[in-house]
Amino acid sequence: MTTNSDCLFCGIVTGRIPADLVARGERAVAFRDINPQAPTHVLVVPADHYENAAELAAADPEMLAEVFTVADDVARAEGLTESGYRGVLNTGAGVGQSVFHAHLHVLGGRPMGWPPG
Ligand code: DGP
Repeated sequence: MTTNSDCLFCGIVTGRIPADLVARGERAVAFRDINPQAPTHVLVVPADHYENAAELAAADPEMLAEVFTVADDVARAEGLTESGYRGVLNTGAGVGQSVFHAHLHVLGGRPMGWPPG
């Protein structure tokens, strides 16, 4: 496993930092966002440290696929099959990325507008 000792989400993946875990795949981990923006707001992260989804896709597409599989499993477990859910990948500080370990936001349980703010 590739971890970065300075990374918050690596700390959650390894259990060093506590989080409200909702699913653990072989190579992806899901936990509730500390500052939820919807009734369901879960972050799905790859077990290995990559700064963003594009880096992960280039290095390990299977791990990226597992992130999406776990996200869909979480959405079903949260009862979002009918209503749907939104997946968000912020890439870059300019659009709001604040943690530089790739993560997919899974949001659902309320109406959502488009375009996003
Ligand atoms: P982003 O802005 O796309 O980089 O999303 C980072 C998310 O991480 C943000 O929605 C808040 C969440 N977050 C930050 N610190 C923690 C933490 O310590 N625990 C958990 N569970 N979530 C955190």
